[in-house]
Amino acid sequence: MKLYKTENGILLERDDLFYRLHETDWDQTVNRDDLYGWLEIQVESLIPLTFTDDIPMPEILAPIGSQEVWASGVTYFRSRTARMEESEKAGGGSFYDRVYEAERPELFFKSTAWRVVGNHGTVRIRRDSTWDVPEPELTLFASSSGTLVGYTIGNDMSSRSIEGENPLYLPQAKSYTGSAALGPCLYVPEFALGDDTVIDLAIVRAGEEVFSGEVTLAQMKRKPDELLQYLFREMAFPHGAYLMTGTGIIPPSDFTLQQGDIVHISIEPIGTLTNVVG
Ligand code: DO4
Ligand code: MG
Repeated sequence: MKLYKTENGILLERDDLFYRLHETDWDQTVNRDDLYGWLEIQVESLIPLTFTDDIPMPEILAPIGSQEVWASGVTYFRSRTARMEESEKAGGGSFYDRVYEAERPELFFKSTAWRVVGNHGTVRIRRDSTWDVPEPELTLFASSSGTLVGYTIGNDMSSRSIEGENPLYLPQAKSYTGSAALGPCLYVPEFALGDDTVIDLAIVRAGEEVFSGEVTLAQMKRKPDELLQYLFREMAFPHGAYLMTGTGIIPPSDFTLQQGDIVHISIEPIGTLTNVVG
């Protein structure tokens, strides 16, 4: 089942049919350990909606209310290698190797809810950055008890030039206006996503695909529950939290994003998150 946040309520999609939930508060709706079961009960008393030219589908917003967005780093071998290379001159290379092997994962704060852009929103490149990439990441949603109840697609926009200069610049490389995108929906499955789930990235410039890549969850070193367990270990999230799980797709070193590029990130069965670089 998929939940879409809109300006006038929450839409539920099940088997290609859309329903409007009676509950309109996003935070209250999603913060349930048994969200899937609760939605199954709700849908029984709802009537499918029909969208027409006169009654169009409402605009879909980022699937977030008051939740914080956190992110994981160096969870794929490709990410470890790329970051060791980019920070070699600054002497930061071994940090990434060590955190890849360590028991404790790298977790960092990514964004407040109000700064997150949704599907078709504009992501940004920092003006003081010269080397930039999107990071396509499966993003977990956990209730306030730390229970994994859903997923969305995340774009952890990153400045590689700032991150490569010094690992201590990570917060500036990762958190700025337009650096976090989530969407298009909160996907709430009955069972957790399998290791064969594919994350697909395509970057289009002036109508031409300039980079594409894919990775499966099987290549991720950490397990979703392991990442959530560390995130919730010593921190309370009263409305639940989003956690990006790290990127396994990194364009070659001579690639940098440009203004006007369009970034498509697809994860079947969640959907596609599309953002323009502004
Ligand atoms: O270590 C820096 C950030 C890593 C990251 O964002 C990722 O691996 O996706
Ligand atoms: Mg990342």
